[in-house]
Amino acid sequence: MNAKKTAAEKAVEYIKDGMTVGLGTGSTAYWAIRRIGERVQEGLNIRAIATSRASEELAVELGIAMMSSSEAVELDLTIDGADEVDRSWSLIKGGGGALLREKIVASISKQLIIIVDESKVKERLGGFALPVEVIPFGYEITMRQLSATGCTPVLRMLEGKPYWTDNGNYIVDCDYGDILHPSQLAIRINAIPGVVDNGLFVGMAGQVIVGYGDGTVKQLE
Ligand code: ABF
Repeated sequence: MNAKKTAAEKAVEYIKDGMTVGLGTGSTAYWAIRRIGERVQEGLNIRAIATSRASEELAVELGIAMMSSSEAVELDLTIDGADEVDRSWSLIKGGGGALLREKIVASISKQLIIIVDESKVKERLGGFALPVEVIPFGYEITMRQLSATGCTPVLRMLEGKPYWTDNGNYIVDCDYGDILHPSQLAIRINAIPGVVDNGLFVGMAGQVIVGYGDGTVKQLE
């Protein structure tokens, strides 16, 4: 059984007619968008905003009615994945490079449902290097400042060149080891000139749905 698909389809059950919905990014969110597309074909009436160009293209292809960011004042529900989730539902996101739009969309959502397979659930965050979105100008300076917060920063590359986000920025993956105080770290990182935002989502998840290989699905308590 596909654990990511199981978690995603469970989350889509929470979508009701007339809702405004945020569409996440990544391989788990992919299954949620697919299921939403099926329900739209069956008559579900929603309007959506995506957290990446890739998710937007998929949603349009599936016939999901999209709204622009200027129309999106408040969302009823956002469904999105994560790279890691701990027991207090703090998240590391951004492995897919979409953390900035994901955080903007999450910030206007009445309910953020996180969908993961069991491999993402950790006692502590930090096994996955924390993605940080930085502007290209002076990125070397910004990386030194990030290093001073206690991590090993690595510029994300793609085909031999710096990876570009949908927003024209770079991603620096910061290996902190165990992250004991995610809320404080997030504030420290975002105070660095050149940093746009980071992949720590603290106090934002309203629900975490975990899919398992045997086809079962559970709410993370
Ligand atoms: C997205 O979900 C990203 O923030 C994160 O990288 C991704 C998790 O990856 P996947 O769902 O593909 O395992 O929201």
